[in-house]
Amino acid sequence: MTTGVTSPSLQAAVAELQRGVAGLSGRRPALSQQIRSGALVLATPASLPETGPLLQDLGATGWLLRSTRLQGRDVTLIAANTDLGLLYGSFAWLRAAQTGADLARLDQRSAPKIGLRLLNHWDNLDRTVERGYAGQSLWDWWKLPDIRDPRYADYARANASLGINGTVLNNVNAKAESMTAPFLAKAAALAEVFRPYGIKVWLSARFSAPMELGGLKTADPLDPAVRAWWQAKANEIYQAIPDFGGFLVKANSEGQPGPQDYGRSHADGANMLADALSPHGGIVLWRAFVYAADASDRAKQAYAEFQPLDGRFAANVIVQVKNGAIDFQPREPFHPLLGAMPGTPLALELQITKEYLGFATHLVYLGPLFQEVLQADTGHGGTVARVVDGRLGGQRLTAMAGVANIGTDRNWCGSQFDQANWYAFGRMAWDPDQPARTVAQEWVAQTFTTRPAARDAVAELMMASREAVVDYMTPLGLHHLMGTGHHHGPAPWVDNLERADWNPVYFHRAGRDGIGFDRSPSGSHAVAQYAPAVARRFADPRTTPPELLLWFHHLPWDHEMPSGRTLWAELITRYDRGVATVDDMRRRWAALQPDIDAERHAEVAAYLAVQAREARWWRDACIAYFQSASGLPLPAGVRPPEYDLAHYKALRFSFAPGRGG
Ligand code: GCW
Repeated sequence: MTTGVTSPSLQAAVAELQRGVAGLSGRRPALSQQIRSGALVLATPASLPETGPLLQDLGATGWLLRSTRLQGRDVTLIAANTDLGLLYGSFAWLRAAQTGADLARLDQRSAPKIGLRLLNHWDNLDRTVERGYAGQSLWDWWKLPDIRDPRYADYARANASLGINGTVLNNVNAKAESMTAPFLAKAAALAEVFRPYGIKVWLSARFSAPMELGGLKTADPLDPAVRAWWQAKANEIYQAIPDFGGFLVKANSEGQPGPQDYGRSHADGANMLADALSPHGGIVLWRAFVYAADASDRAKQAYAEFQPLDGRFAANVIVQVKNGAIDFQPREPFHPLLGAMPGTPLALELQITKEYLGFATHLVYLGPLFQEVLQADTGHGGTVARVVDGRLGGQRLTAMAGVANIGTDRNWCGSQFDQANWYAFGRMAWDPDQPARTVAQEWVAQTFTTRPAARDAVAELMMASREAVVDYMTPLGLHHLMGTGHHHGPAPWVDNLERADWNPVYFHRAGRDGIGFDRSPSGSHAVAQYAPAVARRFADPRTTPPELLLWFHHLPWDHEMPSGRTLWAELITRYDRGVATVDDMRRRWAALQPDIDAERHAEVAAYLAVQAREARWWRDACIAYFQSASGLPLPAGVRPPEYDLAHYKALRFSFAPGRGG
């Protein structure tokens, strides 16, 4: 192996190659030979000037892998403009090796399409994780900064292998304490571990921190003392963490403090923090997840508050928008803000942890969900991917965020297959146009098997899993039917929560007359928030895709579906299809036994058994409830729910995970 001067990132690259090759060589002895004969060359234009012209379009961190001849020898060139690019290139080479590429004929190049590829941890300082299903928070705040768990470095390695380059350490429901000197020292220790891997540390900022920590009477963003407090705090943070990424802020949402408490706008709040960070090159990620208690249609709120502020944010502010307008449901139409704020950088926020998709116990591969939103045509001249990569609005600042599913579980994510969702997020943040299927195949080849038939069988099982969960939980555009608070299991009957828009009945509106939320011009008219062509399509039930029908329309039970069935019959068919798909996933997994190691095969099989049972529970409870609403008999041949509605309503789930502190 040839290397030049050693920076920490270059050392990390070499260490990864050595470790990776040692691990792989049992399976592919030729690899270690290739390394030992010095045939792998890591080069930047500084160490090997002839690489310069090859790298012109790859930016700072893109990479190139090429089988070529150098100084009379056959070599594999890993080249990039920087050492961090070489680290990414080294991981790309390992990926090629692990997925069975012909290493003597490599010719690959890639550069990230999105600048900031961030994990958002909803981790609390007491190590509980809001919506976390993988054990405790990885961050052992109590023992930091002195004790650095080796998993911090492994976390950084895993992230760097995907190109993830930033991590927000603490929950968006933030505690001011995370910005006190002792906690900044702890965050600085993590930043030091992550730095060689190109990962910057960010923090969620509590808007009222100047009051809680600084003893001020107000957190009004236009108050000079408040502004001075944040400036001093930013200076202190950059003293401790010179390459600090910036702040993520949840303001005026679900009880969090914010600028509206003082009659100021989101732009006033974000710009104040942006001014404090800008001398240091820091960035504000300001979340658009807001909804007021009195909203007639919760789906409309974010657009109503943010779209009029387009162009009013400081240059170092990014508005971070969830993929859909409600909340990380198994299926939502893309958020109407995406594409509607051309004068503002918009980050896409995806949820990797499966708050509304069966927690860690259900096998749901999220690649198809991510792809569906990224490839949605906004009607504003391009897809969501083109909004997020900045090409549509000509933005320089671009970002994609994933709410992490990582914890202290030995498998990191709560289940074997949930690792695939971390993987898919990282790969699709690097290149939002990567097909979910390719990403799944890649992951399977590196995780379970490279035998093509088995690899593809596992990938196809994964690909089917997302539609399955939609079918057995919330088919045809239904949403937010989950249990109160913990969001586990079906509870479409709940109608007594303090806020109307926390109740499932608010979202499905099922009654004798029909089912669905009317967001067409005859209802809340939320469709008007989309670009005209998209709005027209969603306004009419005949042109709304069946998958989103009840998101946009309230329709009679006998409404005729494209299948020729009535809406009532179609709803049941979808619930049945979801259950059948999970049964099929179990059969397919069972058939893969010869290809998968016994321990993981058995573990996944046990999880799938839970999923099959819970899919039936979802189907039965929802059909029992919707039948009580419709008053209709079950169509001929339909299996009746196992229990009556009262049984499902009486179920309770004490200590369900993920509630946080
Ligand atoms: O999805 C909802 C969750 C909350 C979360 C909130 C948010 C961090 O139920 O637990 O709070 O969204 O995204 O801010």
